[in-house]
Amino acid sequence: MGFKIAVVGATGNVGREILDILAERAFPVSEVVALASRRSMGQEVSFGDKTLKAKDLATYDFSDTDICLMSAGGDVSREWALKIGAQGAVVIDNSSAWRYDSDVPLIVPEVNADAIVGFSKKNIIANPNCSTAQLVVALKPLHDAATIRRVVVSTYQSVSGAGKDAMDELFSQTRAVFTTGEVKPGKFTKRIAFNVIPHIDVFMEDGYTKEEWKMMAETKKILDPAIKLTATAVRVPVFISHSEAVNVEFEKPITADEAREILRQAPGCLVIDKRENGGYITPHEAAGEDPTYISRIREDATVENGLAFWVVADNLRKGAALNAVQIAEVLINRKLISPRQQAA
Ligand code: 11C
Repeated sequence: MGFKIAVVGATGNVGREILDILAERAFPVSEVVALASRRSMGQEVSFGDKTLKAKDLATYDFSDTDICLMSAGGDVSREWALKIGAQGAVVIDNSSAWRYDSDVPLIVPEVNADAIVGFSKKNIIANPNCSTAQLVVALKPLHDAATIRRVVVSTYQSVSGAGKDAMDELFSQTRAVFTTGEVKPGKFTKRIAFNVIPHIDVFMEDGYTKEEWKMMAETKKILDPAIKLTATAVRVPVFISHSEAVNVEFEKPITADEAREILRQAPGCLVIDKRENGGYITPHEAAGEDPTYISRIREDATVENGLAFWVVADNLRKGAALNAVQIAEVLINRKLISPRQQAA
């Protein structure tokens, strides 16, 4: 039994990762179609040992597609997701366009897979922001154990979150520092090479950035609306993997040893936490890997029932492509869809 899968935005950072992950996980496909904007039409992408040529999204007929994995930005999702859903394909969307719609489930399978049942209202399921996905994977088992009251998180986000051009900008600026010395900001508002920028996405009226707001709103929708969360989102000169320094205040007491043991058993989590030189994970080691890594777990004595820890994950995988493919697996494993071509 195989499903017909369309990947919209197949030539982008996340689209390529989706194709790799579908192949790696031997996802049950009958056919995979790569779709892109007219500008990228004809570009070649790999799917396992096959090469696919990107077709034009605007003229594609989705009437026999089972699942459409979209990663082409909010504008494309706003224009196309409803139309594709209306043709009967289930859209799993990576952008922020549908995440806060009450008729669209926002899913991280390790955390709230049961909420997926609401997808059929619009035939759209949303994937969270990358910095939220890894955070809630780590928070969920601790919330179940001791009930989270408040989270303070500071992010250290890689440039791949801002796309391929942003990765090129880090590379070319780094080279320029050692060659011409002329470093021109492009996609980023300030130089990113050998620097950090406390600004991701647009500013909101209250002084937070949209990235910080997303972490708060999405954690509430996925995990628990009662959780208070404040974030500072920072771009760092790292190519892949987002890191987060997290402080959590719980209702009930929880020790660092208890938290370590709970996280060791939790789905999607991998604890690397030795209190010695190098006994923790850095973004470099998490790149290309699936788990959400947790290190530096310790009690935070400045609040009642406080813990502090460090969370790192590959933002293109758990933060985007892997999570989207896992959502598709939930649909199939729970028999919420069946292949349309076979049924006809
Ligand atoms: C970044 N987190 O690192 C962003 C990218 O809402 O899906 C993902 C934005 C989103 O720039």
